[in-house]
Amino acid sequence: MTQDIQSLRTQIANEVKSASNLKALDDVRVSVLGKKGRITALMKTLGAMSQEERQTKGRDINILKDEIADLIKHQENALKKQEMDARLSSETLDITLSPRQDYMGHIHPISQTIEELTVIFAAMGFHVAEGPDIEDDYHNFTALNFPPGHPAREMQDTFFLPETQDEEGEYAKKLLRTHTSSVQIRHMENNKPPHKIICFGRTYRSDYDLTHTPMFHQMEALMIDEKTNMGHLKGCIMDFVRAFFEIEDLPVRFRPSFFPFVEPGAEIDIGCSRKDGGLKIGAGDDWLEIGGSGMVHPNVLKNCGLDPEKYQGFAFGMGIERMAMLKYGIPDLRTFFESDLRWLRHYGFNPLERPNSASGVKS
Ligand code: FA5
Repeated sequence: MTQDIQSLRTQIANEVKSASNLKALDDVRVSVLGKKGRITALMKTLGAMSQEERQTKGRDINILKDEIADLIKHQENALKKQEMDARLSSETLDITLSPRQDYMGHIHPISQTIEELTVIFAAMGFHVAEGPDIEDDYHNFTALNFPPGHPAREMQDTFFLPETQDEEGEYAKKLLRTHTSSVQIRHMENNKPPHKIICFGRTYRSDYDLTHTPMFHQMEALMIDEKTNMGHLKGCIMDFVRAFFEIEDLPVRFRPSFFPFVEPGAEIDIGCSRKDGGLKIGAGDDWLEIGGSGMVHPNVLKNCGLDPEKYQGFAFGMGIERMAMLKYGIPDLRTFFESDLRWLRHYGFNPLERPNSASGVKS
């Protein structure tokens, strides 16, 4: 039997080494380790042996099996490398060819807007943070100072998911986040102050008309340290909207407003004019609301383990579609999600010219 194993090992090793492609190697593998393979057949002989014999033979067969499996793996890696080398030397791609305009893909205005915003906020020293679309009630509402049963929870028409059991066995309803403010909470919970983050993402509300869709995108900024005040909030927003709309003297107005997670809270308006049914961003006689802002509420800081006597700062958030519609003159929000190629070719952006801080935010 020992002799059998040795000669079988030599025979199989030769077969493995002479397999010149992956298909041939797999045939060898099946003939050795498959259901009707030679080593599998050897294993089956163990049943008829005495206890003592089974122990030694069993060990020998297992060693053989492991050795052959290693040899096959080794040969497989070598063959894969060989195939890749052959492909790399035979296939060539001329990347100097300019793409044909009619076939070239386009960057969706949402992706473009997110990249523009990233460039602007990165230059101000913000980091990008992320959070999950499927949230729990705590991060979307409770930690943000929405009291249980408070009507403010109804301000955002929430999509609740069916009740599920969590790791502790508690039953709870998850939900689709109604705003990106939940990311503030997750970031503060998991990181040490100071905080200076920006976040972009999908948000969901039961809403549908010309200016509302059930899924839309929001951005959220958060800055917390020991000194940040309302003046910094105003300065940051003014710099950002002026850079985004590329209008140096764009008027910005802060209007007192209520959000449970900020105190004081303010709605952000930018100047515009509405003449002859059109809308023009810039100095004019009218105002347009673009988002909400405020100083982070002491309760929110406490909920995230920060001492409100020591730390303070601002947060603001706005709809990304709204920003894109205003900047690029897109009249209907619903068209963003209709996947109409003609729309994308018209409103989309050149993928080869991405926004960056050197060339400006527009492509
Ligand atoms: C909020 O969601 C707050 N979390 C913003 C905030 C952050 C305030 C930090 C203070 C501090 P609001 O519900 O107003 O606020 O929504 C913000 C923006 O999301 C709106 O101005 C609008 O542009 C956009 N938005 C809201 N609902 C929809 C919708 N159904 N479709 C498209 N955009 C929407």
